[in-house]
Amino acid sequence: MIDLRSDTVTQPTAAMRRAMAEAEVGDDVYGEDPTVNELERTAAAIVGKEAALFVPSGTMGNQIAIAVHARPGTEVICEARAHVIEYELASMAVISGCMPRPIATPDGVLTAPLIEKARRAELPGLTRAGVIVVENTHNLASGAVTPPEHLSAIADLAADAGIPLHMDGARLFNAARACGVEPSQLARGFDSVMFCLSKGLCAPVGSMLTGTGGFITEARRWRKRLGGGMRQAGVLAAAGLVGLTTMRQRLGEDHDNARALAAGLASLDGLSLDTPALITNIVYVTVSGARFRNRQVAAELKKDGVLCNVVGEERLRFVTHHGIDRAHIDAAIEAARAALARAA
Ligand code: TLP
Repeated sequence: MIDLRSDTVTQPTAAMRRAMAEAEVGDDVYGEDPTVNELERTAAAIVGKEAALFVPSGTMGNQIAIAVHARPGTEVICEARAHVIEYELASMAVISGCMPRPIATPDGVLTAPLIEKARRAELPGLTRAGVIVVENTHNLASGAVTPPEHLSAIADLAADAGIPLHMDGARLFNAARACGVEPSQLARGFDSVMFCLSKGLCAPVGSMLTGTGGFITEARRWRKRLGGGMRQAGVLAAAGLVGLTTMRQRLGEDHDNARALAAGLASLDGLSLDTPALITNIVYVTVSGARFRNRQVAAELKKDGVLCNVVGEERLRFVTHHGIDRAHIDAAIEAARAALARAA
């Protein structure tokens, strides 16, 4: 199978499996797992924050950040197609008593002026902002990157307005690679940053939530409250450490493959590319015309061993990752050509 559904399908590497087998472990709820502690120190240093917390998933990292930053009855300001709205099962409402203030953008890129416009005035009859969430890269917006200049303007606005600022950086390292900057530069001015180990970095499980020491102390309490206190989690952290130290460097290959895939799919009659300013590792196409539906094309692709995600009624998503090489890309484009011909 050429599995382009997500970078979450990546398998742990041989080096990760070795590190997992040999990991020194302890009870992390007592703070005694040396491998988890090392992972948390390493993660904090990479994004230039004081402290970090190992959490089971990106969703938990985002939701803990919202819970720590925002009081019940406040709004989470975010892009309209943000993961925290689309894929986290209303947990900002269930866990934190917050509601979203979605900002529609054409390209998934939030800017300070757009946030300024969406902000409610400080009046007794209007809901206050609890936290701003910036998703970088933006999953549903074709892996769009919010570049450093926009991020620093947003950070200035948030600081001036006294609104906490969180980054859903599930694919932060893809964003950094695409902009040619260090992840710490993208994280600058953010009160918290979450990034995933289990996507392009290939670790089997886990995400990191980073921020100030005080923020992480509160986040740790929330992790326990949500049942995310793990015990000998060093076996998982060991894989995350290998991911952080050895797998970030290769993400450019995934971007090159995504560009090749995007070009190939865009050349096919019946598909149109949703093109972001910079292609990272996510490619969306819209299945156009009345001749066939996206579901039908995905089903045909599967017959040829190519898996992609059906998104909504018209779009298909393809994500490149460590398990995909250029030969897979060429084969996927050929399979799409054949699938479209059969579907027609
Ligand atoms: N995204 C998954 C699905 O949930 C859609 C994927 O296959 O892309 N933020 C962003 C931007 C994400 O894309 C994801 C996962 C998360 C947060 C949540 O991470 P997990 O799956 O670890 O909870």
